[in-house]
Amino acid sequence: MLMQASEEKDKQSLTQLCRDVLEKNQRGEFTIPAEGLYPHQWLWDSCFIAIGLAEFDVTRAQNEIKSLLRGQWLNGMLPHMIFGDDDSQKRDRNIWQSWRNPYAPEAVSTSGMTQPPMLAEAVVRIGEKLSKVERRGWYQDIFPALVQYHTWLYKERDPHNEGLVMLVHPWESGLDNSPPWIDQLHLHARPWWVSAVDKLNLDKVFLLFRRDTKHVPPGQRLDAIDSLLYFSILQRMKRKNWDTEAILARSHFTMQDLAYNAIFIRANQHLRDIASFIGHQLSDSLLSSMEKTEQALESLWDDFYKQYYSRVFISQKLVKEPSLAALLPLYAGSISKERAEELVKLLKSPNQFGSKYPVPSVPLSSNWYKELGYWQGPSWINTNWLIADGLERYGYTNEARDLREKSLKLIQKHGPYEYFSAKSGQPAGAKNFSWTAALALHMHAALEKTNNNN
Ligand code: 9WN
Repeated sequence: MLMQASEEKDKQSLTQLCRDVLEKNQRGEFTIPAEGLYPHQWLWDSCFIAIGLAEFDVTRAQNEIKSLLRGQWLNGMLPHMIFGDDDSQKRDRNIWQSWRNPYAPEAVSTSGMTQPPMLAEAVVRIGEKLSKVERRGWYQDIFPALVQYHTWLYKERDPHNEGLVMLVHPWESGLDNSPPWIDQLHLHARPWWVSAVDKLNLDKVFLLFRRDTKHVPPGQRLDAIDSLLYFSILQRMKRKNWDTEAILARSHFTMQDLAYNAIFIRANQHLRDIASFIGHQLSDSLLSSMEKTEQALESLWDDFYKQYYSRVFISQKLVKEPSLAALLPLYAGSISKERAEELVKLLKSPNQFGSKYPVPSVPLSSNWYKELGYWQGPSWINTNWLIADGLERYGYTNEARDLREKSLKLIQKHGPYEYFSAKSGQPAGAKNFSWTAALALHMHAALEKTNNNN
């Protein structure tokens, strides 16, 4: 009895802590990912944040999403960052110069690339908290923007009509430094000035200008040269005025990213449900593209390694480097039960993803594994959330419960950090990280629901 009372108290204080973090990170209508390190509004962060906010303040969750839509470009793109207009963000606005592109919004400055399409999921999770009448209004409000976004992804990022969307910068994947992207980065030709920095050992100077390494130990982030390479791709895209066609004409650094396409499949499913709820017909071309994506995902399967991989857009070669993206087809929900079973084996295997504090962003036995390396080892709560959701829908309820419980225990013990060592649970990255706090609230609610059902 006493045990139960203290557990109850722990849960209450976790809930309070998470809400406090979300309050602290609130900036008017939206929420920043974390103070200092991430001062803007980010696309997929706000979607995860809205999912958590909907647990206690549905209006704020709706505002979080509406505020994201301020940044939508006239061609439908949702940028991955929206900047504030105060002086402190002038440098970022100038780095990106979204105004170079005629489709960029006039009222706000944004980045010129996108991020995983979590919007439809957030819209639906908010919808679940509304009455039917309110839900209809909510869906009707967001529907045009959502259709425009998905249409843009197909039009500009699937130029050969293959069904798979391609990304033009690792930041678009949200799993920025994951092995498949770094592998490709190293195969890509280096601009002369990056080689010069390397040769003259000027990389330490560059560290002085980086925001991330002021907040996080440099060893946990990209090294200076890789970071300059990321920056050089950004610069090249900017020189092309963020015009996809012009960027693609000379770019060989494009990938049909597995995690992104898995998330897109689920988002398409949500979009179909939203359309049917409000009695709207999606265009035949959009519907057929959506169907194609589900089929095309299967072309990313490797029968020898029994898993899915990302693929290089130009060469059509699978990039067989390890990453937790391998598990995200569970979240897509379109794969067969047999393939889902293979992925669950990977998830549980002790030298793959079956760590003490799952799910590592890279398998434990891989040469890439770095205990606190950014997206190269630690466990992240947003990917745990996606995997748990997929597991549940495939009927792996115990596995889903276990993953949610382990995630919450980490947060309870250390607070809502950005990521955690998958081996020791050591917290790292930004403190008071918004999506960790938000998704803890949602996971907590999901666990209560399954406990009540049993
Ligand atoms: C670049 C904000 C974002 C997340 C990404 C994460 C990291 C940015 C960075 O932070 O990316 O977009 O500065 O490295 O990788 O998933 O959305 O939390």
